[in-house]
Amino acid sequence: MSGKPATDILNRRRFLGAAGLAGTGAALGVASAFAGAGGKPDPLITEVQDWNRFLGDGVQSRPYGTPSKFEKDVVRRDVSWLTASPESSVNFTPLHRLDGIITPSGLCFERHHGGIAEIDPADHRLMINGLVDKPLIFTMEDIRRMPRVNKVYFLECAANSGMEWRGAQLNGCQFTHGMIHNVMYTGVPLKVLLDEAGLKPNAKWLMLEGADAAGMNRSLPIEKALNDVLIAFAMNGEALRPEQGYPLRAVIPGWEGNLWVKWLRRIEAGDQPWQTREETSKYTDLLADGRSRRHTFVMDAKSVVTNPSPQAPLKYKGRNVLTGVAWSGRGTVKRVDVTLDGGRNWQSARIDGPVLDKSLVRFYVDLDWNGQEMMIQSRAMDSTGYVQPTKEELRKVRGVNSIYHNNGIQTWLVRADGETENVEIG
Ligand SMILES: Nc1nc2c(c(=O)[nH]1)N[C@H]1C(S)=C(S)[C@@H](COP(=O)(O)O)O[C@H]1N2
Ligand SMILES: [Mo]
Repeated sequence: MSGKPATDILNRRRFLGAAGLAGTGAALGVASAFAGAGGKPDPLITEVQDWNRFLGDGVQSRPYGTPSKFEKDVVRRDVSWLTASPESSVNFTPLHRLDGIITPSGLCFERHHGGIAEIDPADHRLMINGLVDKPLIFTMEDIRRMPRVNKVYFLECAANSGMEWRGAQLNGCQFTHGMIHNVMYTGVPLKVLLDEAGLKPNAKWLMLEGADAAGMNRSLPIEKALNDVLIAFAMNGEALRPEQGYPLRAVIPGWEGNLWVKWLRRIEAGDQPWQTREETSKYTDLLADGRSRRHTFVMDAKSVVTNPSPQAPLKYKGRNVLTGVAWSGRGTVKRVDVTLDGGRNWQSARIDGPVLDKSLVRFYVDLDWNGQEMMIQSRAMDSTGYVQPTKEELRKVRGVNSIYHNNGIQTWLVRADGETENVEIG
């Protein structure tokens, strides 16, 4: 890195003089903007700043770019008491600091059962065996020579919002809703690979297996596999990140995250579901009467207001932007309604940006806040007509013994000072 000239800091400042600027300011009708607090000229307007005066770092000082140092609090976070070890754990996407619909690769939440496998793509193989005419082994180069597609999909862990079943618990949408990400995948349709191997007529289920220390395996019905499942090697235009399964992962659009096997090394075709490790222990929804729901693959419509939220309180009265995200594993999001008074009055939010199948959408309400307490909720409706339920409606059907598939409506209480809390109504 090149050194900066050791000029005396006092000599760097050059007072421009507010008067000199007043003419142009008045012409633009923004003269009042030149006065800071107490009517004094704002030095950020009237004085030349270092970054405006000295050369910056040159090209190649950052061969792989990272965010500005001023964004260093925009990071994934975990909840230390949630799991016993970081290798079998989860962290959360900072939803309250994002906008648009694409999750930056470095901020996608992580869920591993045996840590991050570090695999040289030259050493990676994908095997297809079981009820097929021709068992096959693919190298990464083989896969990269097959017809590929680009699709934007959300991935939501079935345990997202799982800590909220019994009542409001975690103070921030990063923690209540951050087990979700939405990226553009590049990959080969699984159907293309299965056609090459030739499925036997009695092949009804697939077992997907990962190459990580957890040796994760999952059962997938053949109809879904032939419909829209991808074997992806890229996300957001570049290779998958190690955390997301580099060099190869399964993409199971709209279905719960645990089926999206990372570091994918084997697909076995069979005539029935496997007794996979996870299905016999976790990822089962326990009902109030002790029975359980076994395969609840689809992620139902859900939404959350990301700003304001406990980690992102309101700072100003008057003009504010309320924003959030919505998604549905059954199709597209048709509408998002927002209430500011705990459900008495609802208005349709403005959805802006692409509205894609099984992808997050971004919504906004341009808000004029007079400093009154607000009870903010959002409610998503999808292309099947399904409406996101309240938490009470969900509990009536499912009880409170569950961890998984909590898509209930979230409530944020905004106090008069703008501080915001996770609460429940009634
Ligand atoms: N091989 C393997 N695949 C896996 C897992 C794992 O631990 N090992 N975790 C699963 C779970 S439970 C989820 S929610 C998603 C998380 O994907 P992400 O880490 O890209 O967010 O990966 C799934 N695929
Ligand atoms: Mo998960």
